[in-house]
Amino acid sequence: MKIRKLAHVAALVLGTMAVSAMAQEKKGITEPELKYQAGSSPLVGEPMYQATNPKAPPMTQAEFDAARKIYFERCAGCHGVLRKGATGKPLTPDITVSKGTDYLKIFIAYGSPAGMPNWQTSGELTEKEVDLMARYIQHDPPQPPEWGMEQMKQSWKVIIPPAQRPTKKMNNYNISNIFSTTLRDAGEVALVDGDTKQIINIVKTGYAVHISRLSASGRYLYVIGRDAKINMIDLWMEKPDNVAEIRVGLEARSVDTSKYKGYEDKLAIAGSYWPPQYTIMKGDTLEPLKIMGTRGMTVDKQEYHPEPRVASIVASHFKPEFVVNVKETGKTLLVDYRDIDALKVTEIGTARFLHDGGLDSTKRYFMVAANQSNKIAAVDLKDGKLQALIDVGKIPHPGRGANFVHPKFGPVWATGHLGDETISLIGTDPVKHKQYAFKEVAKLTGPGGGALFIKSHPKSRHLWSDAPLNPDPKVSQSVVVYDINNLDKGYTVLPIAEWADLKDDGAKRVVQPEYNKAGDEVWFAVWSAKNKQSALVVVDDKTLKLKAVIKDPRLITPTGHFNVYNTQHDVY
Ligand code: DHE
Repeated sequence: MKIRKLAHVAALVLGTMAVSAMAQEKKGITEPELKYQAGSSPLVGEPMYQATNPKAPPMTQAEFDAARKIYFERCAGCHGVLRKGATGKPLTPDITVSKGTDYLKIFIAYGSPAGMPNWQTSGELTEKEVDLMARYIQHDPPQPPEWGMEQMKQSWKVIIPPAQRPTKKMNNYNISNIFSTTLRDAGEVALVDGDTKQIINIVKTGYAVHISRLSASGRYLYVIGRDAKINMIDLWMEKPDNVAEIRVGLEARSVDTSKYKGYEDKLAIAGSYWPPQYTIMKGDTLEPLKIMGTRGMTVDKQEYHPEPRVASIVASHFKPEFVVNVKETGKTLLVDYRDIDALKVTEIGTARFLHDGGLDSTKRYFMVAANQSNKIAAVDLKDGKLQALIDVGKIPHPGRGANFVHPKFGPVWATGHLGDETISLIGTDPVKHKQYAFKEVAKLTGPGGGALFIKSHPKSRHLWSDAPLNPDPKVSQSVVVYDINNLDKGYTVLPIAEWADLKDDGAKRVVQPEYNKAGDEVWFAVWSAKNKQSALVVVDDKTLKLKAVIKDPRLITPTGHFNVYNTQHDVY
């Protein structure tokens, strides 16, 4: 069908039932959020079982393969691996076959007011590819393979066994001030000496590394790739490097380690997007001990969901527990790790679409964003219960959030938003500031949506917020900083990308404020494409002046960076 004819049908169809039905079903997706969600899935290269649906229009094997590739590169982030719906609508044959190919082509080509991008008219997909996708989604979703103990054990390597590792620190680095910087498209992390600003080592890791976390002692650094590969780095080595690795699934985002007294460095945990599960491992070797599936019922409608992905994980300081957040079902699990063979899991219903979060300043409350629900769930890790569900702005995205003492409201935890320009402050002190506790007590105004990370430090009176996904390069290439004592004064803009003085015209998105150990410097990544120059920029927290720019051809696509001390002790 030609585009003009499509447009005519589009007007007819969208004008009648579709708009209202879809608008009811889904809230709009902002451009920044779309950019954020629509990343390529590592599952694209996995062999999958593909059934054909006789009621769906025919496709050749080559067409299936091409469509599947497009689906996992462009669509799976929003619609889910099994197309059961995540941020985007479900696209299973029981829904799609009755709509028919022409109707589906219109949606894919033109998008929808509810947030589906206009794949054809934007030039992202050709007319032929749109036709392919319209037919593909009427067939049964292909099922990627499971990943159990056998596969994990096959992927598990102890590169240097514990007995052969150093018995004391063998280098002169101030390891508590090392930064682990994600080099996203290189599949590496850069270990940067926070004192000298020199690169200590570039360590090979999984595909598109996501986060770094520290063992309780601060000796071991754990890094997880989107391909669910964990690398464990020993910071005591003369030149810190990998000592163990494992793949805990086919796609993942989160890793952490046991931090409760008596369990320091004993266990590690990782959550997977696919298969939907979490895995508990030995802390010093990554030997997999226990795999727990997360498939189950959603918190609200109590319907079965076949792929509830594991989002953020944090280790409790109050109990021997891991806090595991299951995205699509909206459940926060408190996993008591004292006896792995008789695992006790407390399941707390929070809200759907759990994503990222962090602890309050006392570490008693875990504050987690239910991003598409526009809520923050506060979970009490001492009493093991939901403390409150707090309505905030559109698509909260805190990273781990920021804690500071507000002149009026006392201790607060803050989150920025992907979908609007606000920063929400939530009171976290139920003892001395009871009237403000677990309520949104104030909204600051930032420069625009597309914010991902926010940060402060107990020794600082500043609050920093980035906006790397804002469509305006002026905003995405700078950060804003608030004076905590004068929040009403608004923010100061710092042109971080300009300060980096890069030689070419990359995207230069400024990502993730991260303090050094002393709390007097703030580090940023200036993130450009793989073939463009990127940098790290260090700002003096007191004067707000440029302190250092770290440029090196090995710093390819730096995104997140994690200071050892602050990550180890959950200081943010
Ligand atoms: Fe992240 C944290 C998932 C895209 C940089 N990201 C997280 C966490 C989850 C998550 C579940 C919390 C982990 C935890 O605390 O245990 N991120 C996802 C996605 O599903 C998503 C939307 C799409 C994707 O394909 O991965 C996504 N994330 C991105 C990016 O595009 C970012 C900006 C750049 C990059 O490196 O890929 C990015 N995510 C980060 C960072 C953190 C993070 C830096 C850690 C924040 C912190 O302060 O701990």
